[in-house]
Amino acid sequence: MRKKPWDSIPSSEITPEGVYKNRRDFLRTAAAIGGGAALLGAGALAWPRRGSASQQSDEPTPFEDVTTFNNFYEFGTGKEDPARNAKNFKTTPWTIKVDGLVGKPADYALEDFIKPSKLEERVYRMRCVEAWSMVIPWQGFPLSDVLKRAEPLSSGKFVEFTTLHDPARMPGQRFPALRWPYVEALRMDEAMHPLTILSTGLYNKTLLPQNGAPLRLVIPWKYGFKGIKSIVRIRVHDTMPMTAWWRQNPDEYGFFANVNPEVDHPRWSQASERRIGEFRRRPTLPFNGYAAQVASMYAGMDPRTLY
Ligand SMILES: Nc1nc2c(c(=O)[nH]1)N[C@H]1C(S)=C(S)[C@@H](COP(=O)(O)O)O[C@H]1N2
Ligand SMILES: [Mo]
Repeated sequence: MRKKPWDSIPSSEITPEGVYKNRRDFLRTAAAIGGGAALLGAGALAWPRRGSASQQSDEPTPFEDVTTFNNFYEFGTGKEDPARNAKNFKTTPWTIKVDGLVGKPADYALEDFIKPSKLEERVYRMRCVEAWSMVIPWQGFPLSDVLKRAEPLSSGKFVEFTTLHDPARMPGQRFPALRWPYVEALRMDEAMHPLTILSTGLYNKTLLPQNGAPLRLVIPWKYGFKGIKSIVRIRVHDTMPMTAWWRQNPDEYGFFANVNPEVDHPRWSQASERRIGEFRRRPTLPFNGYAAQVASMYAGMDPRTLY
């Protein structure tokens, strides 16, 4: 596993999963013995660094939370539905089509698409538009590797991603919660940015279906819905493609979806967030804390339009 300097957190700060588990067991025991008050007390003891906002750290969110609380509407609209309903989702065989305005379109078997030696670990803060956040140690590789291999034409300005459409395997697709298949897209410079990765695993384990197995997008400075799961197609376009949530509700969601604490969602504030596992809300940062790396891509654009 190669480590890159843009990892947001040095690996020395990653708490092994076992340590989390022990902390959580400790909390559960404390809660069982003493009820809610004891839970708060134990939390303060077990997580001394979480005492005040200025001391809040970016420790990875426990594996159990990362894999049991998320959105994946193909498996239901509740936050606990994906873990339950995706359990038996079969991801082999899996093919990925790379096409559109590229010199070398191709259909890849998953095994040919990913070179294990290219996998890196990236610990990223993730921010859902619903104002919860997590820190996740992803395994993946830069999306730019895939695009360079496909040789985009100079007319290619946008990259569109499509999720598998198979209502027999994805029961949520039997209901019109969204228009299926789920689609997402990035501008070419966003797609080529070194922070943008395709992920195949987290916490050093192959992705579980609920997190987007076998292949999903991870873009840490954008709201979570840009991180499309279970990708079967990557297509280069000359015009801006529609995206699932933008099409679903254009009054609430746009194309860019850059995290911006100053632009509220029409129905709630984006100024702060609840880090899963914490009690105190923390302030949300512009570009989710990655402004130094990505803000220059939007120079000259009104940041208020980039929600
Ligand atoms: N295909 C697909 N991808 C999706 C979604 C979805 O419903 N379908 N939900 C998105 C949303 S809103 C979020 S917050 C993330 C949550 O999943 P994660 O915690 O595994 O990143 O997945 C994103 N990717
Ligand atoms: Mo989300």
